[in-house]
Amino acid sequence: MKPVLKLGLAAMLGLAPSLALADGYTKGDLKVENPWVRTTIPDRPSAGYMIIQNAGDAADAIVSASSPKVERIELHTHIMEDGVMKMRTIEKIEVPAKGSAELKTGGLHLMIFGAKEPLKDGGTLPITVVFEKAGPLEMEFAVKSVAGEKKTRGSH
Ligand SMILES: [Cu+2]
Repeated sequence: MKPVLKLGLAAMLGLAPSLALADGYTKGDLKVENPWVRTTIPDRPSAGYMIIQNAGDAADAIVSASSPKVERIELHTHIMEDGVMKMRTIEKIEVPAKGSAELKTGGLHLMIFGAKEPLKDGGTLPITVVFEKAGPLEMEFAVKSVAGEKKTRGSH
């Protein structure tokens, strides 16, 4: 009985980290979960989202982002002005110490201009996100429709 149990445990332990890494990245004290970009209609900008956890004692921040497959990426937030939702370019996206930052639809996001190829559901887009302290982090963002992403979330 014992060897079987051992094997089962080893398999479980071996499996857990690889599953966690499938949709996440770490750099220093930062952990990025669920990086994704939305599908777009042709010639319209896309947007990128993710959750960043900071286990460290110092705050960090996204200061820029770029991709070889798009013209440029800006850091954006949404604000309410005279009852209308508007987007604003911001200098950085703060990730508080022992805290997290969430880039999501209707909130903070990476604004992606001039994709050289259409961003199709099921594809990926490489984006290098540069953090003020942790430095650059190269990631593959999953391309999903907003509806598809909501469905994934709902199943958790
Ligand atoms: Cu925007």
